[in-house]
Amino acid sequence: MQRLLVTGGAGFIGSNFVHHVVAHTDASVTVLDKLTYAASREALAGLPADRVELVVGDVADEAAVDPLVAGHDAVVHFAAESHNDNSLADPSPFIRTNLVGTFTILEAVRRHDRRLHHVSTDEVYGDLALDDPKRFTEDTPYNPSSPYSASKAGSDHLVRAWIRSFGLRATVSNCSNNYGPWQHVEKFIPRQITNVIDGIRPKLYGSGENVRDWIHAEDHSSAVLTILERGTLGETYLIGADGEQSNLEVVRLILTLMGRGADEFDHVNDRAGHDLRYAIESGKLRSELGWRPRFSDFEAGLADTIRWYEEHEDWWRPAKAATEASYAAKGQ
Ligand code: NAD
Ligand code: TDX
Repeated sequence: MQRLLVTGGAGFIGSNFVHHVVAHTDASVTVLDKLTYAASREALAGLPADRVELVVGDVADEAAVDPLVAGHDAVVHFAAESHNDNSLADPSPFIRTNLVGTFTILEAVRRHDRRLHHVSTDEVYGDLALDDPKRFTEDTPYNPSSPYSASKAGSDHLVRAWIRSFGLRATVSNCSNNYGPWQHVEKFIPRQITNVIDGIRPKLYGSGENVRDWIHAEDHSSAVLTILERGTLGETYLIGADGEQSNLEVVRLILTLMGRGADEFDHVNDRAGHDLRYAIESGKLRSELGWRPRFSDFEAGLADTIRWYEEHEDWWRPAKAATEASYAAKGQ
């Protein structure tokens, strides 16, 4: 696969994936990205101009998508509206980008018989009880909670239907919560790190006992490339790194790593429909494709991420005040 089209490649994980592809393969990459509020050109800076090109466009725009898909060997589809809280405030862009956008990609991939990898989330499975010994597997029934997760679930179903009915050469992955550099300050970990930098107390939704299964974005990228190169067509793979932590534990760790008291946080209004726990069983990806995460020490990865936000204030500062004002308006 020499020519890759990466949708959403100017976002948090998509840009990490583009760097990963450039470092680990000989492929050239075209990024198709609408450059929404969540995108950043800076995340793609420094990449070789003869191997990476950015095309600004919308995945739901057939006229933009069709010739790009035709001109590439494979499509890796990251583009999405990605924040649960935004989907509760206004679901409409989630329907357009995550559902109509995926449909538009699928139809172009079908017309031109190209390879597709669809990037999705563990949130499609709903949530688990805190004391449930089970984790999500590829066979867990879909049960999404929020407009975001429902739109991603719908996009997965579209891909599965195109595989079964049209023989599309596609794979799907569902990954747990990512952390690392270049994540927007609206998300949990960057929000709390930048709050502490600004002398604001971290904000924990509800009780804070909710559990997320954290994976470094670099490990997500290596898993997606592994599936693209060696995954079985038609299959779904769960991606996770055994990183279960309660939100309370994460906030306490951030505060401690940043030299503050572990209890210097506030409880704020809970998220509507807030999923309790996510947990991934990634045995299929590990046993069939031999994938392993590299960032197995969450505390070390978090410490690196804190350092990155301390050193990249110029990047996140412009979005911070408006993000906090919008949370404050909701009592969060
Ligand atoms: P992000 O919000 O940081 O980036 C999304 C990117 O998609 C942005 O660059 C944005 O400009 C682009 N985009 C949005 N709408 C578009 C459109 N209509 N046309 C073209 N580009 C558009 O998101 P992220 O956290 O990097 O997530 C990337 C993908 O990974 C998403 O599909 C998401 O569902 C999935 N995922 C994310 C996580 C996570 O923890 N962040 C976990 C599992 C799966
Ligand atoms: O200020 C906050 N306080 C808080 O307690 C914020 C922003 C979040 N939270 C909680 C909500 C969640 O339990 O922290 C947890 C993580 O929240 P988010 O960063 O918003 O992530 P989440 O809703 O779990 O979804 C993420 O992982 C799955 C990504 O945003 C999705 O794109 C991905 O599909």
